[in-house]
Amino acid sequence: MTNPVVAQVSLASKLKEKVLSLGFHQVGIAPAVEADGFARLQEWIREGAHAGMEYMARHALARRHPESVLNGVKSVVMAAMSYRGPLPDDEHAIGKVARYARGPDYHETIRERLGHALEWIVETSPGAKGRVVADTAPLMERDFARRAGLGWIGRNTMLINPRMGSFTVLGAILLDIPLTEDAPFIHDRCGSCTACVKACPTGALAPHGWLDARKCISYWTIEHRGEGPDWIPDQLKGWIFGCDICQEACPWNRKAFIGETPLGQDAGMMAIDPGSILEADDATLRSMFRESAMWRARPQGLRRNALWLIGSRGDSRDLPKVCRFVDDPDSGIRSAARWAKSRLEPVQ
Ligand code: B12
Ligand code: SF4
Repeated sequence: MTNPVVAQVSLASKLKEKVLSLGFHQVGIAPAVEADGFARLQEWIREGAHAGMEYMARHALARRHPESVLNGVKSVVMAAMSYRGPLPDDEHAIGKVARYARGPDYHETIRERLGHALEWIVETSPGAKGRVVADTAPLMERDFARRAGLGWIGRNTMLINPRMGSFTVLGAILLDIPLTEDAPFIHDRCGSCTACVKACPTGALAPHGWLDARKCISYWTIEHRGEGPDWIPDQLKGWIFGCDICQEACPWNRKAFIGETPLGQDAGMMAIDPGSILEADDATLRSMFRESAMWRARPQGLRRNALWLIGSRGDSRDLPKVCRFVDDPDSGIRSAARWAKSRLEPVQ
């Protein structure tokens, strides 16, 4: 008769091999227990640091335990995929896209590939139930990644691994069968370094590893719908979608892994001329970005962000492009266009 402990160890190691063969760069297994950072999450929401991300507040309790995502869950398999690409970029470019969104949409890539791993485990362990999560369910992914040994949570709140750095995206397979767990990553390798905190242009990071989304470029350009605060357009530092500044500043990313990845970057997506976004109709924007994580901002968000950048650049030749949007039905676009127009019109 097979010893059940030996069987668990062997199944865990075969599953990890399978996940790595599917293009992931790291994999580890955490127990399905309460998330370590749940109390911090509650505090973050109490302080209003989630800005307008109401879904974070609405589903906060569900993030306490992975049981809310899968009944009877016993194991959380965490996988990471790198998308780093060469560093640095042209930091003065206007219309910069965060690296994670320069290639295929990672949600799709992860869902599809971890889906194959889940099929494999269900065939291998008949009766096992599981669910794949790629930012698609209330799971504290970074907490479980740390717990699965993939890295530590840095001052910039990113999961950082000594070899991979932090330009990674995460996915999970929740399973209702026990698997041999990996040791958690217990070291904090940030030490006294505060490079990310100093580099953040909007003061969104606090030294104790805390991000205030109300001040974060990534939040305003990706998640926020509608109008933004007056200060944001001049603080975007050229980003049209997302922001990588606190990762670019991190010493662990300088020498991090760079190699084959299913999330390879498309050179044409490093920066997108904001004028071309304003000239494109909805159908064109859809065909340009439907397959990319940038589609999360939808045409409304992309146009608003483009107007912010154009107004802030202050080139009056852009005025005709901007004027087309001053009566737009979308309040975010309309207010950004009116603000940009006021910036570009010659002073009387
Ligand atoms: C909401 C969200 C955002 C928000 C808020 C970000 C934030 N820092 O909270 C905004 C829109 C700003 C954002 C931006 C980005 N995001 Co985002 N985001 C999320 C999401 C959906 C939830 C994160 C969350 O719960 N935040 C609330 C805070 C309070 O929780 P937390 O970040 O998990 O932090 C907890 C732990 O860090 C823990 N903790 C902190 N310190 C310590 C120390 C110890 C010892 C322990 C035990 C625990 C601990 O406590 C915290 C509270 O529980 C996750 C996906 C997911 N489901 O987890 C992706 C996710 C975090 N995002 C991701 C990415 C790629 C980004 C961007 C890089 C995109 C970009 N280039 O613009 C930026 C990075 C900005 C940054 N420095 O974090 C990746 C991060 C991968 C990684 N290697 O860390 C994730 C995991 C998505 C994914 N599936 O890959 N994001
Ligand atoms: S993503 Fe940009 S704005 Fe947000 S905390 Fe990092 S450096 Fe600051």
